[in-house]
Amino acid sequence: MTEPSKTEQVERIIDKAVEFGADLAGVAPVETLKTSPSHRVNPRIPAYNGVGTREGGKSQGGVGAEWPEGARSAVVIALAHAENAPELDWWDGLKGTPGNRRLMRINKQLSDWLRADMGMRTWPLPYHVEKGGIFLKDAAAAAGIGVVGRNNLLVTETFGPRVRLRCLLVDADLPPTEPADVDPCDGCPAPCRDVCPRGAFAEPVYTDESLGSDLPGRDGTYSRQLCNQRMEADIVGAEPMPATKDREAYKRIKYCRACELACIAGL
Ligand code: B12
Ligand code: SF4
Ligand code: SF4
Repeated sequence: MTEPSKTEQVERIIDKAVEFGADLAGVAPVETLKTSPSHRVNPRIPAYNGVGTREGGKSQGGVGAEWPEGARSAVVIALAHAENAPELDWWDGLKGTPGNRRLMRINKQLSDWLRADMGMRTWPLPYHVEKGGIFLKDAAAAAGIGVVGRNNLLVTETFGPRVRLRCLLVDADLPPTEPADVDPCDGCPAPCRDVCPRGAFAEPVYTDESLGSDLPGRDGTYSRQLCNQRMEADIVGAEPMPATKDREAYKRIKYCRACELACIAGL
């Protein structure tokens, strides 16, 4: 039997990811990710220790990924988080959210299959950058899954920004999936920006003199500090859930998604 070509391998990987439950998948070279916008910018913007970070990681406040030696390509998966399935995004104290757990399961299945059937070495990555994870929006954009929009989120053609991401690395040099050549933000009146309850898109926070062209929110207007204030308030306002026969009482956090749900792409 002839060996599958590299392009056929990529097609198989994407088909498998979808079979395991991903809604979108793509492949990007590790070398491209090492110099992606977030990797270039992160060391140059004020340190951030708010929601979404972990203390005691390998490189708190800096570029998180210590790239495993031998890792050559990233396989990125996306799971749709539709507005009418909000529970996928609720933090319930059991390893993140139900959506995150589904992504972890798909990533694990994909990793097992890549090892067993494709003979590849794999590194399923954690979520947190400080724990060795990578910047997932950049990885997804490089893998052609979408583009980073004016709401500072990865915006896909099919689901808009209403997706969550995960990634694993493999030791094979694979051809990248084609970057998206449509820009959903082109000509859009940007309703995503007006809805922010904290005004995180109200004014420029970064300039291209300080960061070059890699500006958060495309023109430097996304403030993660203001956004984080809302996330902290969401934690304070978490919903107390009563104990059941299977679980002790816990608090359910519903983090803000206003800039995501207001996006008109993919509707
Ligand atoms: C820490 C974190 C947060 C923090 C800090 C956010 C921040 N942007 O720094 C807080 C808590 C505030 C936060 C908020 C949210 N987050 Co968050 N967050 C993360 C986390 C763990 C790391 C992100 C990070 O540190 N980025 C570092 C900085 C440097 O990058 P950045 O500000 O995101 O912006 C860069 C990109 O836009 C990048 N970029 C990429 N490609 C391109 C292309 C061009 C041309 C340019 C110019 C720039 C560019 O350049 C920018 C730097 O200039 C990721 C998971 C991960 N491992 O990646 C999830 C993640 C980014 N968050 C996610 C989500 C959904 C949210 C929220 C909607 C909250 C929620 N309900 O989950 C909000 C949205 C805020 C917003 N509009 O951006 C999703 C995004 C999914 C998507 N469709 O894009 C991720 C990927 C997690 C996941 N589960 O999939 N988050
Ligand atoms: S609402 Fe419009 S400008 Fe905002 S991210 Fe979506 S497509 Fe882009
Ligand atoms: S997640 Fe909420 S607080 Fe953060 S930027 Fe979007 S709309 Fe604003």
